[in-house]
Amino acid sequence: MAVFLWEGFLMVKPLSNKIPTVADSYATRFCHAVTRRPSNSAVDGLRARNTGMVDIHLMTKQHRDYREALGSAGAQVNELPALPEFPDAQFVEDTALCLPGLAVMMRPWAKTRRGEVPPMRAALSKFFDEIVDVVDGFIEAGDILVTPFEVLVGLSTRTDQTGVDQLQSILNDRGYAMRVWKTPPDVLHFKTDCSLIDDNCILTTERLLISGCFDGYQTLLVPSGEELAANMVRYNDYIIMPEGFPKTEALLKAEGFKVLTVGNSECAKIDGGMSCLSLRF
Ligand code: CIR
Repeated sequence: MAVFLWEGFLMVKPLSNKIPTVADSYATRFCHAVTRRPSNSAVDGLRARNTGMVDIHLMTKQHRDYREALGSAGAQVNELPALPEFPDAQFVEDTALCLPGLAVMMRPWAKTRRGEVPPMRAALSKFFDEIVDVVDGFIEAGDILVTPFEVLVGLSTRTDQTGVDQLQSILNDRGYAMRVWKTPPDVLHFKTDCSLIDDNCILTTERLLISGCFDGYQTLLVPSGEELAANMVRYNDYIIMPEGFPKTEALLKAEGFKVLTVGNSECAKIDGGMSCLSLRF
């Protein structure tokens, strides 16, 4: 175990001989990404409301563009095969929490998604020395924001107290600080409404900002009317964000961020955003 003092926060960081040690931040600096090819069954993905038929050809193209964006940001992308029996399986983020040397396998709320976890566990065993399972309650990693200072978890319709308690005990045993908040009502996942865009900076919707959740962090507010852009990915020096949100893109560029945009119209129809489509470590 290595102990790091980070701007006053004490972090105990497990070392691994499989994951290269990242001296500055494991929350924004990565080497690997895992994605899963969308299946034709994605047309049956879970959705809160019907916003039109998924165009599977366009989804496949947008997914390829997403992988290319990750590659441009420096990722070695490990693309897993489609899982036709699980229509939401391309949203790999929900199946695991990846930390240096440690993967925690989630327990999705939706019965139709639980079967995504074992194949992801097998895929991650190539990369992680330690894999631990949440075995009770529900928790999906779309509700988990990792920052250099803490693991922030939102209770939601997908993540309950039992799942949170399980994660808390797994992380406490390994020296990670964890904080629990509430995902706003009617929001699928906590990270639907926010993203870590720099080591100490969070892009957030107004409703999360005013909740006080990010007190102590620098924040950037998603421009009004573009709340759906709040979910994006910081990968090394780049931000990967969905196409079609010009005010947010301009704001990020004005702040000096390097931005890559990727079409996400088809995943958005089944409530999927940029971060859902990859695991990053
Ligand atoms: C679901 O409802 O589970 C999928 N259709 C979308 C999952 C999106 N994942 C995420 O926000 N992390």
